[in-house]
Amino acid sequence: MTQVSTSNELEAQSQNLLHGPLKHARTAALALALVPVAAVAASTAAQDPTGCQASAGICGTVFYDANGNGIQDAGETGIPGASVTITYTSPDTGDTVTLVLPTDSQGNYDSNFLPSGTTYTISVQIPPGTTPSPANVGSDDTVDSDGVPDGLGNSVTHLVLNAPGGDSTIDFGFTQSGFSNPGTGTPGYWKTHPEAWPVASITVGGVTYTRDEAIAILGTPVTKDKTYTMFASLVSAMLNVQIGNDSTCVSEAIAAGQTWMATYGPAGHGVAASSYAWKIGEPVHRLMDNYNNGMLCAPHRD
Ligand SMILES: [Ca+2]
Ligand SMILES: [Ca+2]
Repeated sequence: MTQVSTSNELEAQSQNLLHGPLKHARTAALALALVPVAAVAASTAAQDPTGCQASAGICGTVFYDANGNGIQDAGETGIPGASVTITYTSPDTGDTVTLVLPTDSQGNYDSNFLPSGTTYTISVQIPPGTTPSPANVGSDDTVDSDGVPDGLGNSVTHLVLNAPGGDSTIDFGFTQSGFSNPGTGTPGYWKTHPEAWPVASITVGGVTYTRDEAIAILGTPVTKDKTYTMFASLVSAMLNVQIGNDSTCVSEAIAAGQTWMATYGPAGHGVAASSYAWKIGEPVHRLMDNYNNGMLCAPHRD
């Protein structure tokens, strides 16, 4: 994974979050929460071995990869209600276009018509309790998984649609997470449960705090200073990872949060909600907040 090291990279990453899948993270996570993986695995829905029929757009299948081999084998069912996002730059207007496509009862999605000659980014929010399958295994692209985790809660791939006629090979497999996932806690939990802290000190934006110093900052009454907001979501996300929760959906956000705190912190430095700093910081905070609330790749501790 890449460490975010400059303000420009931080801004680009933040913009991706703002305009990309995160925009829909909360509703999508709720939809997925209604489809437990165990239920998906036990589903008797018929598999469609040929996948979708692209109607001059992009289509594919999101599937539960029971044996984790990166291929949709016979008997491995689709995941309905997964949130597929396709983004591209319109060749006509130059605008960024974002399509959000929930998968159907068979786990299939279909964009319908899309212009050729442009690059598409296709991403799927990682369903809770799962991890993306290995990508591009074997030689049959109609059944292999294509996405790789981006550290921001998604499995992502890119495609250049060269010719009219579409592409039906972009699939996303997910397998059961190997993490123990003891459950995530919010800042409210971590500030009231010092005994649960797995570390004696924590470093935020290059500043090291003892547990009690960090808890004191978490307990600072809500102010207009957004450095406290970022501090709280970042510290909580780091602690949630430390105790054994899946970090694949939040690792890049944590790195971005650390860079933001090093740039605009420390806590108490004074960053207004209306500032440029918070414009690029808020999406990073929101992703970690969703993670801490158990809406991404690890469940909440309750
Ligand atoms: Ca498989
Ligand atoms: Ca494929």
